[in-house]
Amino acid sequence: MARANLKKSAVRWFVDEAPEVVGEGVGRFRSPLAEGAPAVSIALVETPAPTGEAIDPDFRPIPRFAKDAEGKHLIRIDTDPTVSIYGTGEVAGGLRRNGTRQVMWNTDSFGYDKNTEALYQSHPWVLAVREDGTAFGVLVDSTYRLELDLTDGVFFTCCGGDAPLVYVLTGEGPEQVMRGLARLIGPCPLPPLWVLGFHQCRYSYMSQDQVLEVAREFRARKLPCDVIWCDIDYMDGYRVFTLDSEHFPKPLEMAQELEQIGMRSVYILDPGIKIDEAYKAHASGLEGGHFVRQADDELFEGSVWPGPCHFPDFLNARTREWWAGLCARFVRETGAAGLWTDMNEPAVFEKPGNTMYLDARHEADDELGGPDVHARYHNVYGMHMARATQDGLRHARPDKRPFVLSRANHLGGQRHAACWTGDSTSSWDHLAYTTPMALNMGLAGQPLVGCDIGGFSKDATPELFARWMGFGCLLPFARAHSDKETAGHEPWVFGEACETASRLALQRRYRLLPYLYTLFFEHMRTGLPPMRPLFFADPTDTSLRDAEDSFLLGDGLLVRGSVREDNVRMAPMPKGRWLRYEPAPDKLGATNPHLPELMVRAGKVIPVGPVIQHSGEYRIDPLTLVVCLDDEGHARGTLYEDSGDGHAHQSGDYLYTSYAAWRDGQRVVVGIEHAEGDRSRPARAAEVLILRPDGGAPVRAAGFGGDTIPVLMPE
Ligand code: NBV
Repeated sequence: MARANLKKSAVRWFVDEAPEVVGEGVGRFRSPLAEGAPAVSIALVETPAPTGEAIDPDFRPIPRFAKDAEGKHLIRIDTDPTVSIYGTGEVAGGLRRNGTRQVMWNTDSFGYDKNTEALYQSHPWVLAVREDGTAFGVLVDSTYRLELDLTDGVFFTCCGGDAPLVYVLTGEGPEQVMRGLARLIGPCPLPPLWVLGFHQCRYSYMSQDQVLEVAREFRARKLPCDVIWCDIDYMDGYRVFTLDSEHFPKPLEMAQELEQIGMRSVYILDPGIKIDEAYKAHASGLEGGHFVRQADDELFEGSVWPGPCHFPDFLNARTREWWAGLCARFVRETGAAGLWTDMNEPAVFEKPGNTMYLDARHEADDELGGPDVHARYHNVYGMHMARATQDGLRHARPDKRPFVLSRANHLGGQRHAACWTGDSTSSWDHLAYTTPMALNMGLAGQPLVGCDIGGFSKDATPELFARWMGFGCLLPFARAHSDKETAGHEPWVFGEACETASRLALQRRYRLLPYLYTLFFEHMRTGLPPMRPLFFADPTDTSLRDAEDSFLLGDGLLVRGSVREDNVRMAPMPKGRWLRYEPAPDKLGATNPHLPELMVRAGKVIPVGPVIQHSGEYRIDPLTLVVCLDDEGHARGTLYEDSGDGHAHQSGDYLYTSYAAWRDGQRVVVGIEHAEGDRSRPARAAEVLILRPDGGAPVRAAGFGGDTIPVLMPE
């Protein structure tokens, strides 16, 4: 990236004299040098209408606009050095982004590290937290290549197009700013419960028999798991929507056998369609005019895994519909539970920049901006592939929630797909990148994020894999994956000790499903990501701003581990009381050195379920309410429940319960404070665990689902 250190004096800076207020604490600014229009991330939600109010004279910060000598639009927000900056989307390296430079240009970045400037996704957004804990966010609504320089304030260089609209969101703290972001770009829809289970992947399980073998091994070893993934080798010569008939002869039978043991499969799709006359998807794409053309009107041709390919124009609604039809048929033919869109930056071998020509043409829909060149739509190509794929799943199974995992995406893409952090390496450095990357994705509006547990390329060691399972099973999306010719990342590959640690990590995840699912439901209302940086516990405590090997799940649970080889735990603790909780199966209080500790915040009730082997066994019976009382002897928590899939929750078929605990003399009483939704309360056993500040075994009491449960506290 060209050093963008333009002296502030080298260009003339302008401010928007009449910014529009488009919501509480949200200002929309236009460059006085050009006309901007909403780009796709916001345009596809609801472009906020101006309220008609004049902006508050104290509104800060105010962006400034300029144009450099090459005609590139520049946007600058001055900040003082004490401001901490986050949320720039997918970047490797530290959590706090101050002092870094980054390029927003979706790029296939196999083997990336902290110096790689552009990864697979682009999120032109920063969340900035001032020393006093107040916060603001800046959203640059552009789909073009952007350079972001955080070495001195916030400085965007727009490498194409008119000056974009800039939204500045202000808030008392980071939470308010995140709520504002979700209003602009929409939240992530509630995933089906199985998506929050554990996923096992490999590049590739080479046959239907191998997929089933792996699935059965999970069950035999009592390792909880929901999904086995099929990577590109299931295809016939890497032709998407086909199957290798020798090794995957009966996909529906495979799906049924998986279903019998409570497993599902997700299949990968790539955008490149092999140029092959005898291949139906290619023929229909050609006939329908669905492939991207070059500036000279010839079809754009580029090589990927299958050899020379044509590429669908996902910016076009008719093409998305065609693709969705292919996906729907494929889902019916295979019984796939979800789809995985890879290589959709798009990655194209042996072309400049490893992608499509920048002047290739997209017949983009008018609402997306109309026909224009690839340079404009590159960063949203992957997002629209994910969108079309999601449509395909909806067509095939309208009564289920669609699930897509996408490698490339853009701000706003959380509406269509989950994401993972791409082709990492099995190394301690990459384990260390994982948490900050996932956190910054969440702070950029993408909460359903995970990593390749164990690292993608190269061989992990038992110690590294166990530690990665410990963290990875507490990320919003938990999937182990590994490259060809590496040691597999099934939990049993690295010997008994590692398998034991992995089992505990998996049991923990499944016990925490009620809490995780509740956090995803609450995300739809609040915009807050389930996984949050430690400083969300106390935005005024600047010692928490860099914490990278600890994070919060919701506001009640703190995950505290080490990503260092020496296993030393470095992260500071937020002020206040946090008590250790180990939701291991029968061994409350048991520890495993590979797993991070879990701590519950004073004043919180965390709902957990029993250990189950897959989401099909999900009953939350007994329901365990883990209570950490505050100094006043109170605690609160919530539990969201519905059928786990489908759409009935949107018309009231859910139950959202607020629990409260309060001290009453020698007893602590735990009961329901409030409930919302039409779903009836399941008849089930309940159990209360009151955590003790002296570190002693929690005080337990049993009861029944809807009852008030009194707990007699020891003297
Ligand atoms: O489809 C194969 C892989 C996949 O396993 C990985 O997760 C993707 O990020 N894919 C990239 C293409 C080949 C990478 C070497």
